[in-house]
Amino acid sequence: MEFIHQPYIPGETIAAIATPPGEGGVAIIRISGNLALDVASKVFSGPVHSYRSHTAHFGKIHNEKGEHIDDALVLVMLNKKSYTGESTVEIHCHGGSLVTRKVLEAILKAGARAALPGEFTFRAYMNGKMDLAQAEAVQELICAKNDRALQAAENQLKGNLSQRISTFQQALTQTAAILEAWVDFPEEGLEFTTLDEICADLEKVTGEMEKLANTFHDGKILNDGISLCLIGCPNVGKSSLMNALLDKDRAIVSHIPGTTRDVLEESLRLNGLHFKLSDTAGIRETAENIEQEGIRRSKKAMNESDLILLVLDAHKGLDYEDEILLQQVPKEKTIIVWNKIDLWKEKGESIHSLLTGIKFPHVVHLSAKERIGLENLHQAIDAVIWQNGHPPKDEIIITNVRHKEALNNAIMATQRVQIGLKQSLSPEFLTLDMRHCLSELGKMIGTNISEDILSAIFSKFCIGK
Ligand SMILES: Nc1nc2c(ncn2[C@@H]2O[C@H](COP(=O)(O)OP(=O)(O)OP(=O)(O)O)[C@@H](O)[C@H]2O)c(=O)[nH]1
Ligand SMILES: [Mg+2]
Repeated sequence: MEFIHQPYIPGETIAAIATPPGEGGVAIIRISGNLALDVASKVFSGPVHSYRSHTAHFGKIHNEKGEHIDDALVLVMLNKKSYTGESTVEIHCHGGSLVTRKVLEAILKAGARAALPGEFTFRAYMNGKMDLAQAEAVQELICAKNDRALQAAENQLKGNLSQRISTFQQALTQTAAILEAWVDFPEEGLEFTTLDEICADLEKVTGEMEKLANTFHDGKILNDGISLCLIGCPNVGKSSLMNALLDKDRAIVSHIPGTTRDVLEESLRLNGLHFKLSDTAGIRETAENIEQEGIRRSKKAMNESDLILLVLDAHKGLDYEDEILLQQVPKEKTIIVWNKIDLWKEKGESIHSLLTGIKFPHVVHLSAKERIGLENLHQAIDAVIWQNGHPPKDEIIITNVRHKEALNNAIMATQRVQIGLKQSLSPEFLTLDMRHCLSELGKMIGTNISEDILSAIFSKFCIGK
C-alpha cells in the first residue's frame, strides 16, 4: 500500500513539528512508530526506555555530535494509548523556529523519517483509532472558523456521523440480504417479508439519508463562509457601506461617480459567520475602457457570490439604470439596501413611496455614512442565509463534499431499487444497486476506499497532524 506516493510501512518511525511555524512559547515535535523510544533516547539526556507511559520528564536535547541544542520536556505515550495508536514521544522544547528545526534535524539523524502531511492522522486511521469521517473531522476542527463549525466538527469527531451512517448500513444490509436470498432461491420467492415491506423500509432509510444530505447547505455555510457582494449604480454608497460593515476606512469614498474601479475584497465576521465581502465598481453605461472592465468584473462578482446587497440611493430614488439592475439580480439571494436615509428626513420623504413596484423579499433602509440601520441589514443577511431556519446545535451536519457525493450516490441507488421493485425487475439488478449503495456509504467512513482517495484526503492536512 502507498501513502502520498510513498510505500506505507506499518510502524515505520516518523517525526514532525506539530506546532505551527513561527515563534512561540513552546514547540512540540512528535515522534511516532516502533522505534520512537530508540530515536528519542539518542537525542535526549534521560533514560527514555525506562519511562512509564504518559509521564513527562525534563532533560537536555543534543545532536549526533553530542552538542547541546535545548532543554526540553519529553512526554512518552505507550501501549497504543496515543493519537496514532503507535509508540509516541513528544518533545516540548522552546518555540523558536531555528531551535525547533535543529531538534527535528537531530531526531531525523537519529533514525526517524520526516512525516508527510496528515501522516499521524493517517496512522490513527490505519491503526483503528478513528474511522475516515472522524479523521476528516480532525482537519475540520483545526480549520473551524466559528462556534457552529467547531461544534459540527466535534460531533463528527465523536463519531456521531459515523454512527448515523452505520445505522443506515445496518438497515440496508438487512434488505440487501433478503434480496440476495431471493436471487439464490428464486423459486421460493421472498421469504420473511413482502415487497411492500421492503419498499417501505427502503423509503424510510432513503428519507433519513436525504435529510442528512440536505444538511450540506448548512455545513457549507459554516465551514466555507459566505461570499457577499455589494452591487449598484455609481455613487449610491457601496464603498461607504463596505466601510461601515467593516467598521474601518477600507475603500475610497468620494462624491465623484465611478470612484471604485476594481473589485475590493475583505474578510468580515458577522453573526458568528465568516464572510468574503466584495465592493465593486458602480454599474452604468460608459464608453471608458477601464470603467467598462470594472463593470464586467462587478457583474462577474455578482454572479459568483452567495449573497448580493443591491444598493440604491434613497435620496435620489430609482432611475433607469437602477431599474435594469433590479431586473438582472437573482431575487432569492438579493437584499435591497436603500442607502442615505439620513438625507430623507431633511426632505420628509415617505419610505413607502420608494418601495412600490419592487417585489423583493428582503428590503432594508439605512445610512452607511451615518451608520444608521446597520442592525436591520445584519438581520436581513441572517434571514437570507438561514432561510430554512438555524440548524439545531446538536444536529449532525455534513460539511464535506466527498461525504455529500457518496450520500447522494447511495440515495440514488436505493431509489433505483425502489423503482425496480415496483416494476418487478429481476432481483439480480436490485442486488447490484444495493451493493453499490452500501459501498458508497462505506466510503464515508473509510471502508472500500482506494489508496488514491486516502492520500488525497490526508494530503490536505498540515504536516505534523
Ligand atoms: N448623506 C449620505 N451620503 C452618503 C451615504 N453613503 C454614501 N454617501 C455619499 O455618497 C457619495 C458616494 O459614496 P461612495 O461610497 O463612494 O459610493 P459608491 O457607490 O461606492 O460609488 P462608486 O464607487 O463611484 O460606484 C459620497 O460622497 C458619500 O459620502 C449616506 O448614507 N448618507
Ligand atoms: Mg465605490
